[in-house]
Amino acid sequence: MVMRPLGAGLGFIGAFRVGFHVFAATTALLLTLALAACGGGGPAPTCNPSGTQLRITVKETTHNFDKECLAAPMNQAFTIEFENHDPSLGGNHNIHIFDGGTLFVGDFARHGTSITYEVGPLHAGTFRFQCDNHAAAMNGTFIVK
Ligand SMILES: [Cu+2]
Repeated sequence: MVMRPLGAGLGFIGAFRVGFHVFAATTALLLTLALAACGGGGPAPTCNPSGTQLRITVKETTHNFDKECLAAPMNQAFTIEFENHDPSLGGNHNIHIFDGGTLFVGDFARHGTSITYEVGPLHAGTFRFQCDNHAAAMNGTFIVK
């Protein structure tokens, strides 16, 4: 009896097909993760807390946040690393979290600077965040749970 390693009978074409399916599945998974991460288009992504070090950025050419949703764990202090890459003179932005009343309001980060906000523990809920200078364009959902 001759022992052969698994898959040795596939031949070149078979091995190629297996490889392609793995590649396709990996690509589909990465695409799904990318869509979930950026939140652009498609159905609204679920936005769950992933630790107490949050991060949000204003890109170089926009008055827009790179995220439409932030999430933090309830009853735990957390930080928000805020990078403001906006080079324009009017590009001073901040983060204000509120539920009708203010839960947290951050200092403005001047254009081209970054700031780390330290936010105290928040109660569970679905809130709103915005930049107070550009509230109509720069806003999103802030989930605490
Ligand atoms: Cu702004």
